[in-house]
Amino acid sequence: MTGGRIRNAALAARVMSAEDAAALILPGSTIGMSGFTGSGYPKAVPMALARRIEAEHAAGRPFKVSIWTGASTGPELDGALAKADGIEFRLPYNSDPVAREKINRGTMEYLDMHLSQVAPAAWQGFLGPLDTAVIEISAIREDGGLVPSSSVGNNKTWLDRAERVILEVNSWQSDALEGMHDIYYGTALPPHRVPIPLSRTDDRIGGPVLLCDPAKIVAIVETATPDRNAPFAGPDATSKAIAGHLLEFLQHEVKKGRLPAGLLPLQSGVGNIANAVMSGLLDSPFDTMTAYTEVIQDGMLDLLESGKLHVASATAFSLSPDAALKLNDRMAEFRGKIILRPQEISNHPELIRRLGCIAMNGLIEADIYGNVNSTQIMGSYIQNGIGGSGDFARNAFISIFMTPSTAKGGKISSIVPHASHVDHITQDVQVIVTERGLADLRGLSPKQRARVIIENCAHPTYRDALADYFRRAIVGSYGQQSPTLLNEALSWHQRYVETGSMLPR
Ligand code: 0RQ
Repeated sequence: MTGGRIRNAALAARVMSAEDAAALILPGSTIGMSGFTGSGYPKAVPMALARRIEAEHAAGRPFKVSIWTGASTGPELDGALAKADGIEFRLPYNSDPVAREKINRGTMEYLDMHLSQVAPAAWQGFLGPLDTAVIEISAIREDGGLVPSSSVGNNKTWLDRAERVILEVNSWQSDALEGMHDIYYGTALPPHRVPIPLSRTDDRIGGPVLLCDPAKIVAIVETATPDRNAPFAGPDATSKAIAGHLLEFLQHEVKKGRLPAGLLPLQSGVGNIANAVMSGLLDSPFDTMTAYTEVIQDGMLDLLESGKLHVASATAFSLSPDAALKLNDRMAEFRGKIILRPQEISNHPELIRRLGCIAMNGLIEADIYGNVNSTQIMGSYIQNGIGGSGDFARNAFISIFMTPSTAKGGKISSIVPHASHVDHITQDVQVIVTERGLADLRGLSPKQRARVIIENCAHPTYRDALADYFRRAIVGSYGQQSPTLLNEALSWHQRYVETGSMLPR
């Protein structure tokens, strides 16, 4: 037994090797796996499954599966299965580079979904049947309760919906995780749905464990493998400038009385910039902050440690290797300040609206009217997915998007005449920040927005060209609500595809 982690005798009898467990998975099946932003994903069974798929392919037999998760996982899951050409269909979020290449080459189907909507869609029967759940946990209690590990994601739903369940009990995960989670079982399908009784970030409305019918548990695999996440790049001049503009804005809002002194619950997206903003808050005057967010990154852990952030509610950790080790060592201390919930609760539109979250997310490009593309480079190449950005942006008290003003060494402008793909319509975008400055778009019409975005956010290399486009669009557009030159709107993207640069020829 893994350090006494399997405390239920009947279930302890179902321990087997990862190979034997993977052999229970049939070709063509749909598997609900745990895992969210590199945390709490199964590590041994997916690798064993990938080896089995490779052997089957070598013998000339087809073998693919469909994979549902919470969000992104790690190289042992998405990476290994994608490399084995074993994934037919994937939802709802991916950041694995091998899987990304397969999706963009057209050899893997990918459904990019709002993360709050995945569990409800599964319950509503919109996604089809779920054959097997493969879920990482940190322990099994005497009463059969499953103690989650470093993410909750959609695990509750996969355990409920799957016909059979394979568990990975990971002894690398701290045993002090027990008691950190809040698993709410009060969701129901309409017309029986009732309000979720959560009105503060630190409310606990469920229990500490995942429940599962023991008769469905066909295999238990013991592991001791760390979550694998890339380290964050330290804040550079660009991310520090973005954080600076944002903090100044928040202070201004407090001064104007539009935000309380301790701000409102923070939501911070994925990536280096979001992490840098959290670091910037360390030196800010705000000292009674809370977070109602999706993932806890390094910067948020530092904020908790400093005492400026009182509590963080999320569905998962997304930590650098160093921060993960620190957290594991001091889990008991952090347990009183962190609550991990199912993603349908961490990202629930009703709760985000009620709590009045301050949403801060990254973007790929924004157009001059404030439409935001978070997912598809040049309108077709998926980077990661919409993740929880839509859940938060539409429902937040204030919705902020952040980006460097250029990408790819200046060859791409993040502010473009027309977004090549839109994830967040202009109505869901209230503030855009680049290292050049901040555009406060609240209460502005599209044309007013365009002037502020071009002036405050665009890189000087592209500013005149954007202003020129906007001026000519006002003359030549079919309508005047958001002036657009249809034959030119995507010409910057076309130029990049043809020449490797958006810079005017
Ligand atoms: O690619 O590494 O190959 O060069 O996109 O960009 O600048 O490192 O930024 O890590 O903050 O990610 C929108 C992707 C930003 C992220 C996005 C290229 C750039 C680089 C990453 P390379 P950066 P970040 C809740 C919130 C959606 C999900 C979300 C994201 C790579 O924030 O996935 O918000 N958001 N979830 O070069 C071409 C452009 C580009 C571009 C950036 N205009 N054109 N390439 N890149 N801008 C949490 C969850 O949901 C889990």
